[in-house]
Amino acid sequence: MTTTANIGVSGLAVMGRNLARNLARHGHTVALHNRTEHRTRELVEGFGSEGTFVPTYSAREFVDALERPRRLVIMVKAGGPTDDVIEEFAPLLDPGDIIIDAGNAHFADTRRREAALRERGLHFVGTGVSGGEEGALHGPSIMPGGSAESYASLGPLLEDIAAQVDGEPCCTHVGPDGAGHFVKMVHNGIEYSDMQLIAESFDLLRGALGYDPAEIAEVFRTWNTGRLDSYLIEITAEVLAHTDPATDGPFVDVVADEAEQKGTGRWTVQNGLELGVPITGIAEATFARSLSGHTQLRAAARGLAGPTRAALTGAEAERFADDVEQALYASKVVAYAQGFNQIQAGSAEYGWDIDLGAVASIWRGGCIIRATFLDDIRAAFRAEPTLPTLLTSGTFRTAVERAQDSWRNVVTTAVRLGIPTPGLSTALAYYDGLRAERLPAALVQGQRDYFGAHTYRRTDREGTFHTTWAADPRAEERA
Ligand code: NBP
Repeated sequence: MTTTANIGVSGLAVMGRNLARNLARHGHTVALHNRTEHRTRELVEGFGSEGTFVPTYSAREFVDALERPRRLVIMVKAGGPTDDVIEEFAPLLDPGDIIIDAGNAHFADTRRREAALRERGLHFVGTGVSGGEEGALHGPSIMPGGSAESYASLGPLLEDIAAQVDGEPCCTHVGPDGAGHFVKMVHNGIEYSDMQLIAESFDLLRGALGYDPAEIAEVFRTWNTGRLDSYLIEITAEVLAHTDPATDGPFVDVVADEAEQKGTGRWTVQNGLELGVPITGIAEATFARSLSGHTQLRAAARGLAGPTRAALTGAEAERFADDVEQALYASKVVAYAQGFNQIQAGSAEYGWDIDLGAVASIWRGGCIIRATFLDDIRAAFRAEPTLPTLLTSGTFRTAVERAQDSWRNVVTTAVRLGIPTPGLSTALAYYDGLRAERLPAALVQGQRDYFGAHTYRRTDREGTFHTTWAADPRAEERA
């Protein structure tokens, strides 16, 4: 076989097939491979006219079809299958060749695989890809990790097929080894948070104002013309406006209210706990999905008393939708601030030196959380790359401070009416926690010292101390 293909894709289910088509549509010759042959044949039969494909039916044929250094994208089910495919190809490759895992791997697996393949002289690039199947075909947001050397060879192809915003590709070299998959993981965590906040806003407009889904769709459409302009708000309006053909009623009313998850939210929360980063918005969003799925628990508790739902007064009702917009915006800022803090912490912990402005930049298009808002985040990190939190940067500080009265009103109204708003509430609690002069953590330290002699530090003196609570509470020892 002649070695003609610029790049190869192995794993031709929906994502791999669309990435391969995207590459071919951009003029790259793409070698194709899949464990079972039918997907390869179907791609060539269905879409062969879109570009130049080189179908192959064995691992040997596949690697032989690629120009050197080889670039092989694997797009198979994450976990064991990814290891299987790597083991199938690695022995057939030459030093300097690049294996790209564009599936949804856990970044720790990517670090392990990268280290093992580096030992064998191969580059391994764990790459986050967001945008679902449509994104893969028309331009996803691409988050590659791996070595800078591999990016020099691979980057131009990925940048070619990525979404473009203002003439810039939504793809950049995020950082070494697992940095790309880490950033994709946090992206998904933020996505959970964003979706939960939007869902709570819908629930409030319905529960407090009595709007029907079609009316709420209109509210979201209006919001989508302002600072909340984003893919998620746009599709929310579409979903809310959708009528179920079987019942002629609102679609959202016939869907079971049990949200599912594939696990990336859980990974994000687990990592937040490991790094000690309070990503409370992502955690609440993940637990909210979990609560929704506990149908037996919910059935058992359904009769528990709630507040008497007094309708909002006319004046309250008049401003409530605007208040919800403010609360949603401010809570979104918190969600992103927490997510970017997690990236900062991961970057420091794993030695990645991630450019946060560049991350905001590549999330502006192609991915699920794409939003106008990310332009402001990019500007904030460009102006101050080590910004401690988005909440203190100019644009966001002003907006959140202006939003706070509305935000508090929305959360208190939700509490008063018994409408659960874990996302909006935790975001406000985080804001208040961060800005507090003193936190009750001082008391927690006192309690810890009392029962476990865990010691404490003082505000007026250097050192670590322990009070001898049982023997003599007036005696304090230096620990
Ligand atoms: P799937 O995750 O459903 O995986 C199907 C592919 O994996 C098929 O090509 C299948 O081959 C192959 N495969 C399996 Br399963 N076990 C294998 C093994 N042991 N050896 C070799 N190949 C094996 O496909 P997808 O939905 O296209 O997603 C691909 C990757 O992209 C996943 O990691 C996913 O998490 C990620 N991702 C998906 C989305 C999305 O919106 N779907 C978005 C972003 C990222 P076969 O044809 O022979 O069964």
